[in-house]
Amino acid sequence: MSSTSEFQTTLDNSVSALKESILQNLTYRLARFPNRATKRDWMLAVSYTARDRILERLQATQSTHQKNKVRRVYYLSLEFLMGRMLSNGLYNLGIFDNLTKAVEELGLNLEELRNEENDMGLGNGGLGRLAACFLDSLATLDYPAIGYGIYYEYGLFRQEFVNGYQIEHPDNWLKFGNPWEIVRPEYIQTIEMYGEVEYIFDDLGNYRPKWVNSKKVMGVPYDIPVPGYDTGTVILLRLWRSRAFEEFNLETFNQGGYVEAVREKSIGESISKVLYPNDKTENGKELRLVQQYFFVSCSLRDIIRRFKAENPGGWELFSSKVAVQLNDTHPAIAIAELSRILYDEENLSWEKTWEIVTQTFAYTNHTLMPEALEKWSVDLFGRVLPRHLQIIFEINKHHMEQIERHWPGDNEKKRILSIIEEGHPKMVRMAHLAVVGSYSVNGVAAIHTELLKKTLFPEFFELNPTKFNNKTNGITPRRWLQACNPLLSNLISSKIGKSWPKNIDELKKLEAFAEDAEFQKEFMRIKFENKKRLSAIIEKDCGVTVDPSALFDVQIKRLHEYKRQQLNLLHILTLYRRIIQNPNLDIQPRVFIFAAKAAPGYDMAKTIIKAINAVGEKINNDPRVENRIKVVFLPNYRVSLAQRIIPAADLSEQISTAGTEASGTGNMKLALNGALTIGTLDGANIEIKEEVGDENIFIFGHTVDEVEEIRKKGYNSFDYYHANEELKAVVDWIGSNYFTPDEHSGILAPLRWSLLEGGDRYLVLADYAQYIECQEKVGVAYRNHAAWAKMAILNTARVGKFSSDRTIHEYARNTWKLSQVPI
Ligand code: 26W
Repeated sequence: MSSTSEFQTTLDNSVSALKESILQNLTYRLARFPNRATKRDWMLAVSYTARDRILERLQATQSTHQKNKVRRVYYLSLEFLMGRMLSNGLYNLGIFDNLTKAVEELGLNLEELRNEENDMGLGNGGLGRLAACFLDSLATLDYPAIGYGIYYEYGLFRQEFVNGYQIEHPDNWLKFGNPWEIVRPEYIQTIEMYGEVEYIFDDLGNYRPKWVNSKKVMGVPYDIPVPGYDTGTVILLRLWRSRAFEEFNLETFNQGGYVEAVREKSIGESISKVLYPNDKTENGKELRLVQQYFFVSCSLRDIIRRFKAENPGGWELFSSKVAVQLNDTHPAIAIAELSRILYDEENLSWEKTWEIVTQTFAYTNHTLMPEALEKWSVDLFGRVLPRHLQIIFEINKHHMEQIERHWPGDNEKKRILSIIEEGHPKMVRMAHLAVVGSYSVNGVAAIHTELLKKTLFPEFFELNPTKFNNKTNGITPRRWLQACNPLLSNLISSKIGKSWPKNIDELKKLEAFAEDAEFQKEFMRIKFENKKRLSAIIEKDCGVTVDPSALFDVQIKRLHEYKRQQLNLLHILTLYRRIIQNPNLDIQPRVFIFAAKAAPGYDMAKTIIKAINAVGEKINNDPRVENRIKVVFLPNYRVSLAQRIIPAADLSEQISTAGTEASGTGNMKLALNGALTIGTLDGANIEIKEEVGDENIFIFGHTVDEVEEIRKKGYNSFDYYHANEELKAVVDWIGSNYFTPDEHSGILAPLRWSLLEGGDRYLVLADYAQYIECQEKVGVAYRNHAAWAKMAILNTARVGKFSSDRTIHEYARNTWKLSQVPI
């Protein structure tokens, strides 16, 4: 605790002082008496106790940053999947142990209190959780940073299963208040949308565009402080909540339209109501574009306000003080908005405007899938943001001139590279806007960046090769090992010391113990303890009893055809069929564990959930199986549930079709906790394999090049179906009514159809045989306890590369040019 001990705090962190703080907060902040307080009240009091200590450091951080007029990075993201805040905060402050004791002395149990906290689920999946891990690393490494996003009143829906079907419920996470937020009405921003553009002459006789008749909306900032680990730095996540600009529209009000006036107010407030639950596409949804613009405009105004307060000299310094990272294209409208502010409001020349803009933004791409690339029809765009559309045409005009210089007379190149897609209807391509307006474009794993350069943006790459770079994703070891797996963390610390959470390469020292029989036993005993704990959750949430000594085979991630949960299901069916046909089959017992949310409008994903649940129901209740396999689907996957599942996993399923998963980050979390990966050569799996070594990972399936080759030749999944008796049997089985006898016939038939007549877009059948064979190797390997333990230990020891600290250092040094500022 070197840096924190130098930092002057007034609040005492002794057990007795913490106890006193908890009681004070309970009494005076929550107005509860100890003898009548519920567990939730105590959780809130404990949270405020931690928050008080965080706020002291926040103030020190902010005054240091202001005094030094530091350069900052602003991380713009429509999603931040923070999960629970309490235990991470306690670890990062270094008061976890004392607070545990303080709570005990009050006759309570910290673990129980922690479970009272709702997840802050303001994101869909990987992209949102990455943003949260990045904030943890930025704070821990003392980089000046602010995250900007939306204060959704409803986060990602709560999932329930009824008869095996996914049912969505609203996630009312704020119902009992949020102890971590600080509302800042003094920094409210007013922004504009809709209206028209008029051309008028200014005082100098210049013809100037003017945006008129726009609708005004207010953004109220809610700050979530994010404390770094073992440092005085606390950074902010600033989330915008929309509010009507005026209490009442007076004109309507005076005309007797009281009710209409109040209704208009609620339209303004609806902008930040709910997170869109899709992680593929929201193209064409007007409110989604409005959300994007709302938070981008509020954030840029806030950034400019801070810049002007610290640097009264003018715009010259702007791009030396401000770096803005765009988390995918969701905030890419910022490029047009900053251009508009500089050109229309600040009256800079177009050349100066564009110079500043292109020295400010950097863009991270998170997906190659064509349907996930954002496009807005020119019509819709022009209605919501008329002036921005003009500015985008202006940007495009200069962009086209550059292309003409590079490829004179080549109209095909112009068509391909244009920000505007000429078609019916015409579309604005946000990815092209992001590439053109940024000084850096990065992918999130080595192979993904290569594919960005070769297949998604080849002409942009040719035009501007130095713009493109890779930043392999990472995860914070504080949450994803220290906080989620305390038993393993303590074992590790007892062997290699306590500095690994901040110096992750220290984990390499565990390699020395990989063959140590005593250490192997201890490592696997902890895995077993974690599996027992997960078994209790499975019993409670699924009503299924599982044996913790079975192999826990885990696939946890959003439900998507490209992630191929259905391939996993085909393996399960294959084993089931083999057991039925050979009652004495001797295989390693396994528990197949799934957790995943499907986008509410994604029918095939929902069918796959139903199929897994239906197959599980049959298998779990079939006496012939004799517990050799069990299948459970844990409902309501979220960050806090991931923190329970990951420490208990033996096998990590990372089985996407090669070339489809940009990186994956669950793969990193599972490997760090000693699960072995079964995976394709896709995303970060490739780099995990390089780190852990070929003998400590199970790789199967067609490579990116082979996938391309197969598709070029004309893939026909029927060829694989007819050539493999077992594959044919399980595909037909799942398409029959066997697993859903009590329902309308044919409800699972669309799944079979998608794999055959539907074309099998993700080559499930092409990879089936290799997958089954690889799984057989896994089963055999697991039976050699010592050899398995050695592989598991080496995974934990060798995945230090995937700490988000490494990723953030790379962004800070190479993209943002940021300096660390110790507090
Ligand atoms: C417009 C709707 C929408 C919403 C979210 C489209 C696309 C997204 C994200 C790009 C989905 C996402 O979370 N992508 C994941 O990002 C992770 C962090 O980089 C990667 O590890 C995953 O491979 C990638 O799928």
